[in-house]
Amino acid sequence: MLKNNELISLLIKKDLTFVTGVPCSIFKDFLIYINDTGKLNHVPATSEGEACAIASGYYLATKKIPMVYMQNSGLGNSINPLTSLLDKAIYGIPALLLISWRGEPGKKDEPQHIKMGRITLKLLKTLSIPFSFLPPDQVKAAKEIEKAKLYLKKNGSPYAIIVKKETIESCQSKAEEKNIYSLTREEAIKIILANLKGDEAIISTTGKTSRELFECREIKKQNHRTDFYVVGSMGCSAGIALGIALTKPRKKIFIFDGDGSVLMKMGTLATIGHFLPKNLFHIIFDNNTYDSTGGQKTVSNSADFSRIALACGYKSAKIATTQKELVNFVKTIKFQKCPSMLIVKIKRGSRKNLGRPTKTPQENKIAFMKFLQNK
Ligand SMILES: Cc1ncc(C[n+]2csc(CCOP(=O)(O)OP(=O)(O)O)c2C)c(N)n1
Repeated sequence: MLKNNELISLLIKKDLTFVTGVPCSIFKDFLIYINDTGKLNHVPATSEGEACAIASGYYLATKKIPMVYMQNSGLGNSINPLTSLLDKAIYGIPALLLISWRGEPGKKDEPQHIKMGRITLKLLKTLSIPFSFLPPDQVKAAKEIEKAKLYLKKNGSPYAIIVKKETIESCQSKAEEKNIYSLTREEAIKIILANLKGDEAIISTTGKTSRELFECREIKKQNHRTDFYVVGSMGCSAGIALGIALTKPRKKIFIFDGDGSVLMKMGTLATIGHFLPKNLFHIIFDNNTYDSTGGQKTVSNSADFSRIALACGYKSAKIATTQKELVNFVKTIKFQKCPSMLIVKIKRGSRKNLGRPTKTPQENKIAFMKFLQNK
């Protein structure tokens, strides 16, 4: 496997020193290394499309080639800037895309990765973005990076290096991470569930939030039909919830969101604030990280979600930092003016033995749609 220090040295040697993107667990160790050592200039982005834009700005200002890392699911978020900003047919911006390959055909992966895994290479071909694979061997990796750099310089448009699982060696963070808050996401979910009537619809975001909600139901032997577990489509749970809330005004609709997911599609807050559904409760579990992909920092510590929500039109927005504050909020939930936001400040991390939903997305959809038909 390729060692992190070797990979970073190869990149620096080729004057590739600026990197931006949204994480994938495949880049977990690479990101730990660059954040710990500060060897690359790193700007974490809120969406992959935004990362392409940041990279373009860097190129315009420095004439130097930027790198954009993303999960292949984020290629979807990048297609617009890739075709209308970076492509040679328009401005022509050379950027090295480091794309992790989830759902690689022939390898077992989660349902949300299957389709994109199958079409990733075809999509790159359609986009006229040449690609190669990052070899786990240092000498071969050096050759691929050299080849990529030559292409980027000669053609002035993007080139992709595909990174498969287990190409980069694992590494432990040396940085001391202080957890300011005491509640875990799973504890917060349990407290909320214990104080709901049980007939509310819950739309939960991708990653560990949906996995934990699913397991909380299993542990309590509760039915899953009230929950819609969004296992991909990062940032979309609030939009899904809005679509339901507007058409089912008599049902209480809850969003269990993550700070990274909200940041990825923050425009949805404005749409919710414009349409003002009176039955929508937006709960954000804010751990200031992309916990599900390895705990990389988000920028939520400098974004005041409660003020943003209120400025967008939400009728109430509160912050809970302790168990007591959370319990108080859920106990008084029927008095909250909606759309209402609650930001629950939680600590990073989750249980080691956390499972995954055992129901398929189709089974989940069918049961949930039936539930929505009931009054
Ligand atoms: C478009 C897209 N980019 C990246 C990912 C990889 N990914 C899955 S979960 C996740 C982190 C979500 O962070 P947050 O919403 O803060 O929730 P947390 O994991 O902290 O609970 C990421 C980056 C993805 N699924 N989709």
